[in-house]
Amino acid sequence: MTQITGGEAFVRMLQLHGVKHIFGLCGDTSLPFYDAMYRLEHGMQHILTRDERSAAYMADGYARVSGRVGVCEGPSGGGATYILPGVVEANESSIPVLCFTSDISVSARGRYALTELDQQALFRPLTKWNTVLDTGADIPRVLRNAFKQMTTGRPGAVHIGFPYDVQKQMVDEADIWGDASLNQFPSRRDCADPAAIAEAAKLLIAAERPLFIVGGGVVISGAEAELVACAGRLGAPVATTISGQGSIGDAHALALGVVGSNGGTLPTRALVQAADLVVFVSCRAGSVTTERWRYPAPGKVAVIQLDIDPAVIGANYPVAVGLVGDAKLTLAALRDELDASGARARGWGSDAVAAAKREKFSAFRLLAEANERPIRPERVVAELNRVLQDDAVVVADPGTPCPYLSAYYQNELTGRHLISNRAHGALGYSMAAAAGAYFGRPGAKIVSVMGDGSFGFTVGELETICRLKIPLAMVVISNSNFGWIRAGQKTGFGGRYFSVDFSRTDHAAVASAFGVKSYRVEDPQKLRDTLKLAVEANEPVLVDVLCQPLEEARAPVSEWIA
Ligand SMILES: Cc1ncc(C[n+]2csc(CCOP(=O)(O)OP(=O)(O)O)c2C)c(N)n1
Repeated sequence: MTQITGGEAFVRMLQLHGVKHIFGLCGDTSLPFYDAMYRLEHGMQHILTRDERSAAYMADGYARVSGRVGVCEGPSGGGATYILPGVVEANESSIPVLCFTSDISVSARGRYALTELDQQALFRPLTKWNTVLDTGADIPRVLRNAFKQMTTGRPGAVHIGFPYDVQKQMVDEADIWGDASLNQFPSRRDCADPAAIAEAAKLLIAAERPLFIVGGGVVISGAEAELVACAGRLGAPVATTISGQGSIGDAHALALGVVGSNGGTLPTRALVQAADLVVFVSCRAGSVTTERWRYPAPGKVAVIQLDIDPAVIGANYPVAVGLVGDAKLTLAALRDELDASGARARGWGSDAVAAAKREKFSAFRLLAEANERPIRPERVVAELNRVLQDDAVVVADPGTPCPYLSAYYQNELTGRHLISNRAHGALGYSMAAAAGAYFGRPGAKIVSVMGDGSFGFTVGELETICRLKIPLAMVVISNSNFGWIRAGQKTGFGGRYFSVDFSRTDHAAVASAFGVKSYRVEDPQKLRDTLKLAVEANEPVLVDVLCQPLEEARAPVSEWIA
């Protein structure tokens, strides 16, 4: 019987499951695995990052744009603790990421070995499934289970701890087999109960003003056409969460845009209030989308909820009908049911959407066209929209980028074109996630829009981007403070600004020092041409934009507007 090492077995199992890219950072306890990567022919590219946080964010960005599992790795101890933010973000956003970290030897457990920690306990609450290997013989079975866990049911992140001595143990080659179709997500689909679908169709046909609120699962499931078909049969507006952007093209007559406290506006909220039946599709109806469970008003509106995860149904609103299943299959069945029942579209949807968008965008345009200094965030969004093709992918950090891009950036295409890390909203996500997205969708222009606070978290990754010649367009919204928190202090705490200001960094100079081409823009009239240069370049470019402080801006954030 031929035997191979645990490190080799792990490499082969990744290869058999169709992995092409691994984002990670080396360490002492990872040496046997790295050696197997060196020695074997496997066709996988290892992308060396400068921080394990970035490795996980890259895997997340990669998975979001490619529909394939993202893979990240790091060493024991500090590597395992640094990699956590990206793992939990992916897991809570239902994005399949396989994270593995090397670990001290099984034989060294409990002996105060350098970097020892309980990885099983550390990753348990942050992942859909996790384990720490005890023996090499378990490697094939654990990897097969990991891919199944990530891409079936609610997609999510998994973690495997990979001890040093297990990497060196021998494994039977006959056990090395796997199913490459488990690399795509969703890899297997279930449709909701037909009786519940029929009941939902009946309620929808009887409703006068039905409205959809759509989360991330429609794009994950590839259910955009089925969603539009259902909404079209009913003439129902389609609102989305931030993660749900791309579920319907922004130019569609029924596309209302983002609703909720971050990126929603008063005219879009008004439509949510006017609905008499809300269908939450792959939407947990959490605090941001519902503005703390106020819009729609619980108990005052009928609710249908469709989700792959039965625990989500009815968690926040009493539901008339709950549909547990894959969005694509279930919406297709609902469409067929609506057709069979002779559903007819109401006029309210397209008229109400058109009026709400007119109001929202006329206010936006006034601000976007003003030649004020510091530059208004509205201007940045408007110019980005002008210079970017629809197939571009924009990754927005928290702070100024997320609400502004969510509210106003327009894209006619469906699918994943605007990404923001909305599970935890940790600063410093977008540069790395954008770099990962480049490997997941190499033909598309990838743009990272970050606050200067976020830039500070992630700046070291400019070296990776430069070394690998990743042609990102990077935009820094420079306002020299943690603006989002400053705005909260202004509106909620009488303008008592406490410990939110930092000094102005010359981000263009920093980028240049890394070897990245860069520009600084203070004049709004120079913004378009500079962004165009960045977007058209076939190399990494950073544009530092001196922007209006968030607390002075008219941000689409309902708490501040109120
Ligand atoms: C890791 C992390 N720490 C703290 C926060 C809380 N937080 C949310 S927004 C924000 C300020 C963002 O500042 P910046 O990136 O400069 O963008 P701006 O709001 O100024 O546009 C902070 C500190 C967070 N989201 N993530």
